[in-house]
Amino acid sequence: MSNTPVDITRLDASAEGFRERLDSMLAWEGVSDDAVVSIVTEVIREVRRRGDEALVEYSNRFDRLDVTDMEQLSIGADRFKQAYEGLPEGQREALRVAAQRIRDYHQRQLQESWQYRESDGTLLGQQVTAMDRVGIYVPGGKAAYPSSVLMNALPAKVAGVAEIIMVVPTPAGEVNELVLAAAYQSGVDRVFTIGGAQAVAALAYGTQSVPRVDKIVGPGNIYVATAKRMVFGQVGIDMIAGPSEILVVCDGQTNPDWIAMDLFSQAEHDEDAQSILVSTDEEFLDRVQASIEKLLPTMERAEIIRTSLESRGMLIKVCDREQALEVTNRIAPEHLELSVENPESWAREVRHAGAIFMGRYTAEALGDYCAGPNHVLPTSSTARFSSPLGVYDFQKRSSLIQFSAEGASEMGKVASVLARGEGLTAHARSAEYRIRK
Ligand code: HSO
Ligand code: ZN
Repeated sequence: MSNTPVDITRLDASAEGFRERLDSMLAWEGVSDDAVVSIVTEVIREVRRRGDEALVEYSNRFDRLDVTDMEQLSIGADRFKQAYEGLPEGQREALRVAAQRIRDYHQRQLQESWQYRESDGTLLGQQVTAMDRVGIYVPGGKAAYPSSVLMNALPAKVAGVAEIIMVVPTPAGEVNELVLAAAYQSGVDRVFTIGGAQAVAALAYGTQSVPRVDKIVGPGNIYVATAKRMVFGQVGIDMIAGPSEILVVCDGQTNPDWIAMDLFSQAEHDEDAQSILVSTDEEFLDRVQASIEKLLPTMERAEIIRTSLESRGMLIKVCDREQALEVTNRIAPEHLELSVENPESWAREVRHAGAIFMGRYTAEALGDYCAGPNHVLPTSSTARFSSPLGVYDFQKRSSLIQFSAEGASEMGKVASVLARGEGLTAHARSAEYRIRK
């Protein structure tokens, strides 16, 4: 491991050309190339055409397995119960506490049906229902997170989804026990050990063994993301997640070691992850830089952290609070830590962020596991228009309309005029039949 200084980009928000520098550092092209698209197109076509047979073939090829039928690629509920019971007591208890807090938080997101009656007796409303069956994609490689199983499955469970199907690839046949235990803890119904585009296709179209779902959620590699984009429309999808990011805004009064470690906690996810620190205090940026140098050699994932910090990390000097907030809203980060005095007043001025962690004690890591809110958040500035994964992603709404005789007569006149204006005579006459003479 190298001990050379960590070369993180330093920017001054008041300097000329800052906006352009910032934008180019933030830019992330999540597009897949033609080669990926053509492989995924073929995989989807084959799974649609040949079902289980294609799934078995692709799993053998891509996950280096040697199976002959789907029986060997499915795990029954008793097996994940066994995984849960086989965990050390400490891990089982931590999963239980985290799951309970996530459940309690998400319970509050449940949307209720509503309706109202107009004076002539006409009734209007909105009826909220849960999806019947959803699929959760759990990555099998270096990013196999049991916490993500909880974060994807529990909102579906709280929404009232009747059946949750999980897919998780097992390269070379290894199943992650904690992932299975988390599936048990969050009420997943069935697990298939399949992954990649073939798993997405199976969930979207169904095969002899894998039931077709209504929505597919969960992160995955470029093949999974491309497949999700392609089956969208046939099924719902959650979002296409980019690399994870954190923005820490600090007034210079927090222990610089804490801040350095918070930046590391995001950087250790992946070389493409992005960690940014914003402060009005230039000297504080130096102190955090010194903490980074001091702490990095102690980290297990030091190389990943270094690559992430050197390629996408930033230490940004701002002149005041207003500029700090302007930069924050421009970045629209997935995670925002407000390590300042009176963080609530700052938070009120934040317009775009996936999750806002307020105050010096609120490490993002707590939110990743057990605070309660979801850790599946909008990345790559998409917090401008999207929200954390939640119960609402598994609920849908039907409009309710019931006219009284009087209401139908009154609105029949309005509809008739508009229908005739559109040249749609059947519409007009259908409405006119109900107008009282
Ligand atoms: N920070 C990640 C979630 C995670 N962290 C899972 C640890 N395990 C994306 O929000
Ligand atoms: Zn994390």
